Amino acid sequence: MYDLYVVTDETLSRGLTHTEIACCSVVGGANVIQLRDKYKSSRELYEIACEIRKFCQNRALFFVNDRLDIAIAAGADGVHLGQNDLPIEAVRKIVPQNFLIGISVGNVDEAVAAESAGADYVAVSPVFSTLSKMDAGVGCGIEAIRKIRATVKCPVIGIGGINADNAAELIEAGLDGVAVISAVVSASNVTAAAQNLSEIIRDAKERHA
Ligand code: TZP
Ligand code: MG
Repeated sequence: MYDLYVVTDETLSRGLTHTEIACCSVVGGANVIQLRDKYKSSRELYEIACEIRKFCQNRALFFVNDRLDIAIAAGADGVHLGQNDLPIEAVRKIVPQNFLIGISVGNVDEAVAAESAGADYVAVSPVFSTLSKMDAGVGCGIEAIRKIRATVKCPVIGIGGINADNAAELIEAGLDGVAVISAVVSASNVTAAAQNLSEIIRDAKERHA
């Protein structure tokens, strides 16, 4: 269900829009897309979310970062929330059935709390230090992934500093999926980068199965 998870970020792209990033990534093999934008107006974000929703239908899961209103209005599959965003219990009250909620976690305690509150996946964040999110903090490393994997049953995604060189060992450490911005979004050929990374992830999963 979660292999290559691409987070769209126009500021880190070489001139592609969110929709172009999403489409090229999915064509390359990404099976999860997250729309992430901290600057656009609600109207702009809604229109973009509707475009991505349409393209991802039957091709990839579609999440919106943080903006639950946009996620619901555009009919996204889910929302991705941080530790300081709305609590899962509050979100569940207002979303459709089967709506997916993903949560960023930085340690085992946060992962356990997210799972008990009903998270559909936890995203270990950041796995490695990254320049793509200024306040991401210090990477928690592979050992944290092993501990979280051993503790929760829900899917565990990793984000932060992941690329074609380190993705396979993270899958071997127990990740179900790999989320990236720069490794795909900043590539000169987004489709080719997504294809390469998704093959690495699927191969590592086969070996690890
Ligand atoms: N959340 C935690 S780290 C991060 C986000 C959105 C940025 C990941 O970007 P990159 O380029 O894959 O390190
Ligand atoms: Mg957030």
